[in-house]
Amino acid sequence: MKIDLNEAVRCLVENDNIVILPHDHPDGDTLGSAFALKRALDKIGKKVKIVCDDGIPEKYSYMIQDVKNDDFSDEKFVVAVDVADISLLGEKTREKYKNKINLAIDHHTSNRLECEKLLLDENAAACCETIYEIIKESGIEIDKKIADCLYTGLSTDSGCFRYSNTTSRTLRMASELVDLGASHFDINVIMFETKTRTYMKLENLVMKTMQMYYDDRCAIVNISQDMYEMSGSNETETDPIVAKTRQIEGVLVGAVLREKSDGSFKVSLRTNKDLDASAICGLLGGGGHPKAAGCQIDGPLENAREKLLDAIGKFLN
Ligand SMILES: [Mn+2]
Repeated sequence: MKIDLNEAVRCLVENDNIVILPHDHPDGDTLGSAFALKRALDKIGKKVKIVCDDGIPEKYSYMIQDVKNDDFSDEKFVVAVDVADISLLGEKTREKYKNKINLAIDHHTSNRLECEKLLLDENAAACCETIYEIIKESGIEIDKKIADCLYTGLSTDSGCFRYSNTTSRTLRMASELVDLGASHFDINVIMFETKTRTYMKLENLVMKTMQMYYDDRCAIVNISQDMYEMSGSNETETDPIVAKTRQIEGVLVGAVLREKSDGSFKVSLRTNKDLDASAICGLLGGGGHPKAAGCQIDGPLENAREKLLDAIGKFLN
């Protein structure tokens, strides 16, 4: 059932022993949402824990400083943040919480998570926009740490306010968060300037695999398990690579095929102009946003690439 902001605030304030679920392979928005919400609920004396199969990448460590996951077994209320589909939760979390999600807060057009209540704002550039509104509406004070978490979600999901999902509201919220103490400069350096050495090695390997299709309107690269080994990198560092494919002049759709340890491929897709990334991935059982989406395809690589190109071709021709 779709609910509005006030109802979501009421649910959160009235419940206790709250579990927050970010998606697996966590990014700045899902973690910013989870930790901002946890920090806010902590302030009004709630017991709150965040549950995620995957570890939290080092670069987000400022968000978790001084936060302690509460320890309780009688879980009363489960909230998913930025999770569009049950498959985006890690396996352990998925098994434990499927059919038990009370509230989902999200901004994906393609949201199909089974939940009791859904607060969906498809116009929000980041789930953190909605979390910001929730905290504000609840009257809980937004301190510097909360502002840092929310700013992280806003900036990362909007590509540092460059993507077309950025609205005047996104910019207004970012400016309010800076007024509330968010370290926008430090966060931007960490998220958009700094690259690890392992990432640079991986990027070099991946860019050599680039192939162009459909009269150079489509660019595809792939990442193999071997490349992680050779570079010392891992899946958590792959996000900036997909953005690169879309930056090439004339490219309308860019994609990365990431090999999983089971030999299947996780696809991340980015589009330019009016091409609908979510619709393309929808043909392959995935989804996402109009300009950024993903799906999963069986291996081997040739199979995955062929299926992906087929789906893309339906939109390009
Ligand atoms: Mn998001």
